[in-house]
Amino acid sequence: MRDLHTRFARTFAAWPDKVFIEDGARHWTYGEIEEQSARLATRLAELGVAPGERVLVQTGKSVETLLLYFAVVRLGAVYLPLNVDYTEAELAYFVSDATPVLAVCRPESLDLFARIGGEGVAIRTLDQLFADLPEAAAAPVPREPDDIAAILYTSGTTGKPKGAMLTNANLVSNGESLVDLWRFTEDDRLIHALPIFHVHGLFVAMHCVLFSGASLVFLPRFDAETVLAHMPEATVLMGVPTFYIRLLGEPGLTREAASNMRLFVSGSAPLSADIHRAFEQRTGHRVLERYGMTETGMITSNPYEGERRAGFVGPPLPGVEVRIAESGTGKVLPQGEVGIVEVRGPNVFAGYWRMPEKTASEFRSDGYFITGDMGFIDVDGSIQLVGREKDLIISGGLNVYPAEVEALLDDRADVAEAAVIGVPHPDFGEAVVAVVQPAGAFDAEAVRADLRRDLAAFKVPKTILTLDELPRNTMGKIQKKLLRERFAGLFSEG
Ligand code: MCA
Ligand code: AMP
Repeated sequence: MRDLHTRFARTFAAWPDKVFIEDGARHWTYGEIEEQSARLATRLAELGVAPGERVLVQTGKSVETLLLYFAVVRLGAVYLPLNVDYTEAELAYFVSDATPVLAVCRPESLDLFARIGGEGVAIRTLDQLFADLPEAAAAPVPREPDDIAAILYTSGTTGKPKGAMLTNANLVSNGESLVDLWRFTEDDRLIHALPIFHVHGLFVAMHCVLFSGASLVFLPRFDAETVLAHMPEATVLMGVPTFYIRLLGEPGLTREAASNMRLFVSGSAPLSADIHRAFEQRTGHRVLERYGMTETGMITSNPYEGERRAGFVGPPLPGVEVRIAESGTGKVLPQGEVGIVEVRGPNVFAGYWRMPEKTASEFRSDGYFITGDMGFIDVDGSIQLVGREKDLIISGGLNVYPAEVEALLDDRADVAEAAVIGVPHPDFGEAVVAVVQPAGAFDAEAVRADLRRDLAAFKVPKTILTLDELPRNTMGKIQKKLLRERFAGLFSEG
């Protein structure tokens, strides 16, 4: 097994003059990317970045951010990307938990990082890092398969966010599987409109391109019209279901517009069978749906050749084992029965950063990771996800754990108790909604504004509803299922 840098270097060496990335105004060849990232690595090493040390990154989507990723990997250090939307309260936790040697932020966040940085953390903007780059290229540091290459934080149903430690072997094996499975070659051109602080945009999309010598059109964010405009000279799009929903809203999305494209991939949230069919009708393309998690990278994928079944996420990737088990007992269930999806393989992460007990509780003794997703395996080996055991809302492909929002609401004097639920939404798939039993006077908009100070915007409830009494079972527990049923039409009616 090669380490991640060695895998990148193979492509750099094979196609030095080929364009890797273009962002509309500029383009960079693989050779330029290698040279710049190697010189940036020299700068990082001067700042104390060394094998195993964490580099925390909260910068926008730019080629410079990508160069930073490659430079960190080159030094055998640990890349830790964060959503640019996170607030001070959220960031303070990540910094204290990850104890990075370097934090890279946007200029407007320098003061904030100085407040939360703590001792021993160098704080720099990208401009500062790139100013007068040293001429010398840092020597790559070889890594073992089990060495950690990245930490990505994921929240949980209870407690603090957990840093999922992804190894060199996890990232290389998953990337190579996907290149094979999805038939990536150096002739491909991918439209990249995802954020680069999650597995989907950073590893799945980027590694498919990098491992195969393909190229990418690098867009700052998803905009349906812009994506459509790039289709005639592109071959692949990867996105969350909201991308496909919004593309369908574009009259220009036609067979002709999509005729140069060979592959549309969807994941991170369920793609409804209706959207799958509507997209096929308009473009002649069957979206290829796959399923993954931060902790595991990609787990299953519909086939490239063969039937891409609407509503199914396909069979496991080669080398990945999936089984369905009974919740709680862990008893393995026969084919066709619904239970919790468990997964084992070279893609499965090394554990949560500095949380050995939490790690142990999410694995079975024989090494299977418990995903918290519910599904069954069909006769053809394809998996259908039918729901989630974990109390999680996925809005536009972003995860929101109700417990985090509820804790902030429950702490307020004007709230007796709150329940946060996911409600079907035509654009985001699910939208975050809070149902509150007020304690006295209650101003929903003022409460939303308060929440916005502590929470990234995508986690803030789109609506806060009030009820005199929240429905409870005989044990006094709030019955979220009843609330979900009652408000299911909130965003679809009139
Ligand atoms: C932005 N907002 C959102 C979301 N995104 N609210 C709920 N859900 C969201 N996903 C907020 C904005 O801050 C803004 O708030 C308001 O909603 C309207 O934003 P809008 O302009 O519509 O948003 P946008 O900028 O167009 O973004 C929507 C998006 C984006 C394109 C769907 O969220 C996106 O790119 N999502 C992809 C996320 C992703 O990469 N997930 C992969 C995770 P305000 O009005 O208050 O300012 S990795 C993963 O899940 C696993 C491994 C896997 O299987 O892939
Ligand atoms: P994250 O923690 O951000 O990596 O999100 C992982 C979760 O996204 C999984 O546990 C699933 O619940 C969900 N997910 C990813 N891909 C799909 C998909 N194709 N269909 C349904 N849910 C998905």
